[in-house]
Amino acid sequence: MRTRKKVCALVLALVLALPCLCLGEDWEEIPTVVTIVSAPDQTEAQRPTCFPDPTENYIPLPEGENLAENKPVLASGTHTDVYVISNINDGSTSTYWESNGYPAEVTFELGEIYTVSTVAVCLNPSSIWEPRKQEIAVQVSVDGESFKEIVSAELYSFDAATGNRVRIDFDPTQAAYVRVIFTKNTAQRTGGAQAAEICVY
Ligand SMILES: [Ca+2]
Repeated sequence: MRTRKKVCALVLALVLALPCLCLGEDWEEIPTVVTIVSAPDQTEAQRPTCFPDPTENYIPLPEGENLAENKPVLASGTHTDVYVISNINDGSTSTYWESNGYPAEVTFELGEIYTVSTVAVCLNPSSIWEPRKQEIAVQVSVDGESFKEIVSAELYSFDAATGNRVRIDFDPTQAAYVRVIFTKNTAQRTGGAQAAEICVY
């Protein structure tokens, strides 16, 4: 037992002495060289060209101003949880509106009379939003009181592969108000309509 203690003490002494031996006169300190490289200006995420563009199969939206973005918007009923109606035209597909039941009418006040010909309904393009169909109709008005139906209710397919968006085109018509009416959503885990953005062109 006493011999084992002596061996342990010897090993401990050698371990403690090792740094001192290494830092003897023969130890040569290597100078640290720091090279500062300036990064290029980058204001948004950039994709290396060797990777495919994930948006290349997205349903294209029309050129020009989205007339619904940040305009006054009114929903016919209540929303689910925290998914308030103001999420529907805040310019971001990361936020969304979800109605509490059907029918769910969303009316945009464009501010003046425009000639419109497209309504796009977008969900978040992430594939965690599984494919679903929503039944949608479109009405327009020039005075906010008398509305006419320009697209009758129809089921539209949403698929992340094409951007989780649908584009509803119709003959050019005058409108100061655009109303989008949802009557069905085949998605699981919801009892209402869903839209991350509704755009009007
Ligand atoms: Ca949004």
